[in-house]
Amino acid sequence: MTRVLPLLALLLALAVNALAEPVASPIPIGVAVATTSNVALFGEEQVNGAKIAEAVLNAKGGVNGTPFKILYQDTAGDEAGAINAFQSLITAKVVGIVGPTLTQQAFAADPIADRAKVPVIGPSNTAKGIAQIGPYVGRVSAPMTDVAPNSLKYVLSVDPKIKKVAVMFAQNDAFCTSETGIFQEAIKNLGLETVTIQKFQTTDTDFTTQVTAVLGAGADMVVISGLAADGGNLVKQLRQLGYQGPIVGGNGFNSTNMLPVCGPLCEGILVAQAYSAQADNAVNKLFVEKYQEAYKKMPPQFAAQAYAAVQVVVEALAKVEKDSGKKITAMELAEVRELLNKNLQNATFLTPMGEIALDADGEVHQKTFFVSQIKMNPDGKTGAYVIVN
Ligand code: 1QQ
Repeated sequence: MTRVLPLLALLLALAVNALAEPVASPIPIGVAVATTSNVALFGEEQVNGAKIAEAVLNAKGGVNGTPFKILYQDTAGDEAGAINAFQSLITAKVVGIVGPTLTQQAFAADPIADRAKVPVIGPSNTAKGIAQIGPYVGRVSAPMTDVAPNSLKYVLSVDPKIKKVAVMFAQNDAFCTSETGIFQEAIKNLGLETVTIQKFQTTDTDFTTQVTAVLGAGADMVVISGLAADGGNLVKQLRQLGYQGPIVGGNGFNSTNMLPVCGPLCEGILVAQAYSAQADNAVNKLFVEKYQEAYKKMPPQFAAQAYAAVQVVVEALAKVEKDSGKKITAMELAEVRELLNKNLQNATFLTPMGEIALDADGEVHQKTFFVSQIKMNPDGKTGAYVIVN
């Protein structure tokens, strides 16, 4: 017996060791965004932002001296693509996932990570209910309830005579249907009248029917919840068919990749934003400097939010090490994922968007929002989001 016990203990230790999954070095962090399909208009900016985060934060020592490595997976534009990307990253043993690009994809893919107990940080999911998908789901992208109404208030401050609003939205996208609900409520609260509600699909390219209805209703403001390609084409057709009043776009209009779609006719579109490249904090200044160095342009909102998403994961990992007194790479993967998730809640971070707080649900709380107006360059393809408020 006295000889058998140590042998049993050894066998048990070997078995446990075989089950235990260590964390690789460099520490793998997943980024699952769209780099193909129409949704890549956003995803491309997200990859750009994540790459700057990887370079800047690793240059500062990564996670307390251990470098991290981003594993990228393309989600393409639909739910199935997001699910596949998430599954690949979970199998690749990432500690957490930044993604996906769309709310529509998050509602499908996030529950899979949540069940596997892999923390998810949404970099651009702005509909209601994202952080409530599960205990392992949070976001750094402020919900449209906080952001969208700012643009309507701004338009009214410039032109208080506006009364009749046409609302247009893509009915096949969860973010667009959530955002239009928020816009419609804000329109009511501001004492404006909704004269028509027009629906379309994010895959549509011809908006003649909807534009004709908007013109017929005599709207003096148009408010659109769409994505970049459909949104750009819709604006183009509104202007071509003679609509001259203000156009307010939602978060889907926040990509500079929309500008070649409506071209010179993008001029003047108003969009509320969760980011200003001019924000005067040290984190943002370094981000803007490195982004400009790499891409020769100012960073857009989706790049800044992707940077912030990677940053909060890295800072939370550093906190895990501090609290446990162990290196991440000496811990078990499941334990790291659980502790990382805990540290992504009830925590504040200084990001390019200023200070943000993630609450006990992983929901983000941000202090400052902006309204920008699109100013096109003479080339008719590029332009800038000029902060007006
Ligand atoms: C969402 C959005 C999109 C515009 C992100 C690109 O806000 O799907 O929630």
